[in-house]
Amino acid sequence: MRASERAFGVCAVVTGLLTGSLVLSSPTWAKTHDVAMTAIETDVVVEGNGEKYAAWTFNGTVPGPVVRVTEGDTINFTLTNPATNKNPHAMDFHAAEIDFLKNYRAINAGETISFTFVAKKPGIFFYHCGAPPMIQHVARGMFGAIIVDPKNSKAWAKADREYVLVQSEFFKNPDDVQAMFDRKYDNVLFNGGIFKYHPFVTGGGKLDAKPGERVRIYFVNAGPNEFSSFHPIGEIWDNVYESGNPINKLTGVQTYVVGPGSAATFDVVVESAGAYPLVTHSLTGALRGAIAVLLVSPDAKPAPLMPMVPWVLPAK
Ligand SMILES: [Cu+2]
Repeated sequence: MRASERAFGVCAVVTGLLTGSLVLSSPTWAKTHDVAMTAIETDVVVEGNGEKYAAWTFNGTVPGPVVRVTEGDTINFTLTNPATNKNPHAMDFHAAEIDFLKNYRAINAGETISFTFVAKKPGIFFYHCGAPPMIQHVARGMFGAIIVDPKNSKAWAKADREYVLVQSEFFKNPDDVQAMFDRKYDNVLFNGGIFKYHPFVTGGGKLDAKPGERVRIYFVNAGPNEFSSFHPIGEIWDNVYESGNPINKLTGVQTYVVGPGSAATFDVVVESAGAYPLVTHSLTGALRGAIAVLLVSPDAKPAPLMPMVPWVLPAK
């Protein structure tokens, strides 16, 4: 047991004594997770034709890895900025409630930073690099998602299938910071790819589901600037949960706006087989890459939480 876990256990016991309650509070079963990421400045594939982009990443992929914990868990996070990099980098977890100056500061190449936080609120949260100019570090790919599952799994309906989708704007020239300030993006991406889940596009895939399944989409808008207007073509969201917190429940929603740096969880139950494109209904974004086709078929196979990260190219 780590020192932090021991301390937490003691706190829970003390709280119980003070309140006279015999009900165990969540920290007694909360876990501690060591999460380590490395800032990697590397080329990544952004298109099904194999086109590459000089990205800045967490762990070499855009988005970075999905972190998944349970409400009440402690995260010991470490970021390494290898000496081979050229730029300072940082990490900002929206699931944390800690001092930004101390914990989210940028570190130079060759340095490491660690901090600890408790994921107190359930939901889907953005994480990103905050090194200046932050608009460029986000635009070049330093972002991802952290899911904090509610400690009470009965707080919402059980999902039959889950996906993470992270929307972001893509600027062809990774050094043109002025274009980023001017919102002159070239494409809008889901999970770091242009039409990555569009089966009619070269190298494009799809998201799979079976009729009647409750499909849960953890949706993050990385920005850096544009709002997403997330809509399932041919369907209606059964439920939308603002910031992914089961308490923030909406029902029967056609389109829901997720601003840059925000996130929401979307549930859809598709009754009949067919194709249901999930889009940002801000059409300049959808028609430049942000379409993910949910293909509903009785033969659908199980699928990973974030399919094709990095992009799997078709065989030559
Ligand atoms: Cu960075």
